[in-house]
Amino acid sequence: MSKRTLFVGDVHGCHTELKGLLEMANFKPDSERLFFVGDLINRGPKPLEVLELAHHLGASCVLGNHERSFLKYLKKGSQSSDSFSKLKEEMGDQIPFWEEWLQSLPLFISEGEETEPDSFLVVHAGLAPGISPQDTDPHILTNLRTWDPVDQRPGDENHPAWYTFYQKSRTIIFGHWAAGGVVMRPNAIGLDSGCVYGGSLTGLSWPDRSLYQFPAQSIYHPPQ
Ligand SMILES: [Mn+2]
Repeated sequence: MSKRTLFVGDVHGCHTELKGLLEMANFKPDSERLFFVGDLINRGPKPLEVLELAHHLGASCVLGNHERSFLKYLKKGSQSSDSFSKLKEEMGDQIPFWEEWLQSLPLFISEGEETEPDSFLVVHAGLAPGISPQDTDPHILTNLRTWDPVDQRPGDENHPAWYTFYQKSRTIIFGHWAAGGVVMRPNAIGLDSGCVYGGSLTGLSWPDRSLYQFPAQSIYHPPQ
């Protein structure tokens, strides 16, 4: 049997809650694996501490839309949100290190053969139906919420969630959709429970599929 793996939803700088969740889930860094679904940074109080902890624990992480925006910001200096400029300042002379680390994050991670019961694919937001992740636009992988089956493109708030069109047996583990809350389907598990908006931080133990939720200690950012 493979090692237990803990998947963690969108942290957004909620360092206290991340530590609380790891303790609650009895995570053992020496013998277990840790995966993040992206959006480690932005909006919350301690993004650098979250990056440091993820790196220290040797965690795997897929790229979220907020990491992509931060990398763009570092490169072009454009779109300066307060939390990006604050994070850059905190990084100080470690900016090149973190830039390289963030750039090394993949858009998705898949493990196991499609037919294996415990095979999974981790992606920040979602997949377009019938298209492999390799062939999917990075913007879709990191931003998708709903799908328009008529025009075959990302939908608006009136369209169904993308995962209702997903037919394969490989389980997709994703984040990005705090308003949608935790999703628990046989082949799609959503872990964003809006910690930074005063919800909770969710962890998924794999392959037993048990959930852990650590409550936000504050409302760090107004709900979107
Ligand atoms: Mn996101």
